[in-house]
Amino acid sequence: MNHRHLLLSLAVAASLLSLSACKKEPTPASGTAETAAPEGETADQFIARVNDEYRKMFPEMTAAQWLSSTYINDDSQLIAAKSNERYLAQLNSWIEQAGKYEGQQMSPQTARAIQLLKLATAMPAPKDPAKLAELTKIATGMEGMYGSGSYCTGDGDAKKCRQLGDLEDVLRSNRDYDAQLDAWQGWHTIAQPMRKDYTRFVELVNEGSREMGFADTGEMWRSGYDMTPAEIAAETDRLWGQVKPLYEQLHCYARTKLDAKYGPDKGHVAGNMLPAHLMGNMWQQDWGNLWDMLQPYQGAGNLDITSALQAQYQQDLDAELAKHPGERSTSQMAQIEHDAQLAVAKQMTERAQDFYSSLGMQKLPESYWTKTQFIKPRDRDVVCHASAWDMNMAGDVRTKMCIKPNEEDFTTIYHELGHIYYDLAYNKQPPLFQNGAHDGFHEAIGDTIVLAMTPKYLQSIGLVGEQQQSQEALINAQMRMALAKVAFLPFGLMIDRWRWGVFDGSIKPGDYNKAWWDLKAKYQGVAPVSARGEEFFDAGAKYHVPGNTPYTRYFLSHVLQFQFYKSLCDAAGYKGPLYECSFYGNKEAGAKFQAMLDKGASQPWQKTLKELTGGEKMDASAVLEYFAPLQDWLKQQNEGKACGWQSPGTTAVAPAKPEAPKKG
Ligand code: X8Z
Ligand code: ZN
Repeated sequence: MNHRHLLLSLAVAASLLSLSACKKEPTPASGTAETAAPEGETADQFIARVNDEYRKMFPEMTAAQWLSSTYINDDSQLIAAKSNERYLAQLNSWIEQAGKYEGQQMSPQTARAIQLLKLATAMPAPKDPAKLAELTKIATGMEGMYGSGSYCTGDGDAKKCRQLGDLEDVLRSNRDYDAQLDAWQGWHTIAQPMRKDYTRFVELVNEGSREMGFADTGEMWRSGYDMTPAEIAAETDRLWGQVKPLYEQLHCYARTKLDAKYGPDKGHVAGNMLPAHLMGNMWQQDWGNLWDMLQPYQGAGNLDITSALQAQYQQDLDAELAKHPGERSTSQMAQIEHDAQLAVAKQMTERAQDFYSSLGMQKLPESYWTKTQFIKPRDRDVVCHASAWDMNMAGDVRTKMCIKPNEEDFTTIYHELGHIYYDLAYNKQPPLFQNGAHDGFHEAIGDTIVLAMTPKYLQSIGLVGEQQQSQEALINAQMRMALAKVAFLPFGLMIDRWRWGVFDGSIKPGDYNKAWWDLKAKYQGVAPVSARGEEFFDAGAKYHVPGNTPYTRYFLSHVLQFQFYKSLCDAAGYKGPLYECSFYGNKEAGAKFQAMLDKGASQPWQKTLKELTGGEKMDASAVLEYFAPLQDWLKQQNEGKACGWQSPGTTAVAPAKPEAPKKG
């Protein structure tokens, strides 16, 4: 995730808020030296001061956060929680001070900055110092539990513990039904102990939200879109309505293939839903790992990027082995493998950087390469979930990943660098404007580049062989992209449908798991194969829930990125069908992109969108245009099948109607 979001959700909210809380009676123990508002300070002066103070406190906050994510232990968590506490108290103080300018004359930029200040955290903290401290402790603790989560089986010498990465490996490449079920269920055990903490967390952030004048934290999250909370919620419904028929076709096709692979008894679950543990991904948000099963035409254009990256790793390993000939101990061998993993991870990152520099963007600073966490360290627990960090608003940018040589991680690097290039671009803006036009923009930058990673581009960098020009190859290429992008859409929506309900009280703690699976069923058509009662807390097994990162951003991003892509293709003077466009190496497209990044959050996103695309609305028609050939093909494949699914407690999804077959 983007560090700014992660950090804004945890640390920034805390530090900004802490100023106001300290105003009461800052205790020496808290170490918070809150600044009082000088007499007669104007609104413009106030915002200038906040920007200044924010910039100054920022590096210390990010450093604490970085340490606690890359070195999980009690000490780093204590420091991170305390630092968050200071930040959130500061933020509360600033927000309180901002209150006195309500209704006063001020520049539009200052008015916007004040508005952004109130939304500067995803974790609004109560003013009560005891509750504030409790909140940051719970938040840091939950993230640590997720990062260090481990599933152990067996006893004594036979005891074996596996972390998320190991369990994801099983889902990625092991097609054994029971092995996948064990990996899926195993990972979900790590979230069970979070339920109590999460329940309390919800009470605390809701209290913070109410003190700031919001009905609840969900309403606060929905307030960050330059429109009313009700309007953005309606927008997400509208956009989902545009793409839902396409998702339903893909769902139907996947179900047929799963039936064929595992038999009708095991290939789907009641209501014609997809079994949660068989989708190649812990959360069923990206089905790309099922490529072997879902590839439409065997051999029509080889898009097996994972194999190519693994071959690269083998080469790196051979090179490391050649450096250390002769007998090697187990620990030397482990180090050699580690060095080869690091080498391939850096090569993958250099590839991603190369795309951005081909657009005319700068190379990443030297410090990026020395301070980034590329792979999982051997000696300690870390939060492996990918994130991008701006440490100081002045060029110390880093990514934190546990890169493995596979397609998913390869594209995730491009995603993360999108955040980094956004950060670097808006570093020229005042701190309060150093953010995405909205959070969906931030998520869409790198993914726009991923859309431009066409088979031709992949061939040009030597990752795949000579590409065929055929209808079969086209459908294969479209399927590869759809398994990542289309499969994601309902997932992108359901997470916050759940959290909005949790925050507004319509989902009670006693129903957390039931509501989670009802929404999974309703939107994704996915179900577990065994009962998931309230002894589980399955939402907690997805990073963004314990990490408190709002998720609607990813849904919006998956629509916006197609709009951005289309505009950049236009800027590059491209005239062919949308799905074949790559603007790799095109400086005009790069300049247009850069201009958008430079704006940050300094103006309403509608204006920024208009400058890039000519329109002011988010719109999924570019998604549909892109996938038109695949959608036709899917309709043909699904003809005569009973598509759709029935989810419990909601109205049945109407079966997709097959259309008259088309040639192609
Ligand atoms: O969390 C992320 C990024 C970091 S912002 C790796 N993503 C979402 C996820 O993994 O759930 C990217 C796509 C969706
Ligand atoms: Zn991201």
